[in-house]
Amino acid sequence: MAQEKFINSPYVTEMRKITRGLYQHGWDERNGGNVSYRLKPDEVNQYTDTTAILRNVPIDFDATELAGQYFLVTGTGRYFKNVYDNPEGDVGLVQIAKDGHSVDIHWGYNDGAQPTSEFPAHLMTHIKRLRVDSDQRVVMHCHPTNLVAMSFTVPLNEKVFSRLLWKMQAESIVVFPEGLGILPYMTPGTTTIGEATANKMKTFRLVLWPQHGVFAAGDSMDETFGLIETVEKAALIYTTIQAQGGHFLHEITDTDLANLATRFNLAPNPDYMMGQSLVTGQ
Ligand code: 2HA
Ligand code: ZN
Repeated sequence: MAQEKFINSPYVTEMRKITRGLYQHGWDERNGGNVSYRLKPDEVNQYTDTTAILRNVPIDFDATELAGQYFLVTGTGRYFKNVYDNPEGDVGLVQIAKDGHSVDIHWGYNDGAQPTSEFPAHLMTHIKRLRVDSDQRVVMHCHPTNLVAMSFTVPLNEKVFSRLLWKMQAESIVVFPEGLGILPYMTPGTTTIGEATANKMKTFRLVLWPQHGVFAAGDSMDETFGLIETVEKAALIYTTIQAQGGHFLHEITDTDLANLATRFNLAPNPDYMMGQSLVTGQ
């Protein structure tokens, strides 16, 4: 098939729209946030000549398990505000090199950019999620305001936090039945936080970085963005309840959660299905 320009591919279009959406929600101020999108060889080859390598850049951890895989990745230090108009500068198409310690840049980063500072966390997450879900394609990091705010006021306990989010709207347990994974506060941009995030990604698709943001993984851009939208909506409802005095007269009960699980054929984390009531505190 005749090659078209990669910039006109649906994958770049999706990346432009998603980064714009993240910016417009106020979840990616300045250079906050990063997205990686695994592309299949036939998708890439349709639009660009992958024998051409623009540059090779080292990565400081072992990504051998992903050798040969292609990722469309936002650049380090780049502003999501600008990606829509400048995808060829702010986004790059990279392929993990055979030795797993560098990436070949095939397209983009045309003013010298490099993959996101959180690339270790992204690639380690892709590795872990691919082991449980061969359709895994997208990792997204951003700073959703209300969820980050909750990480200052709610105990950083996965059961407590997940149940609270589930009880803020019927949709929560349907969209993230496994709940929310939580790390301790850690320094971003390190392989240490990457390893910790990826470990949580064995069981969760949403991992909270307290006092910072969230990591989400999924099979598509829409699904992954939808996960973040849903958890952040639950956090917004919680914030609004606090603004109304924070006293619960009504709630989604544990029985209601069980009925949602039955109705939508969910396999929620069984440990989170019973616990304290928001109304009685019992
Ligand atoms: O890419 O959000 O965590 C900037 C960040 C780092
Ligand atoms: Zn961040």
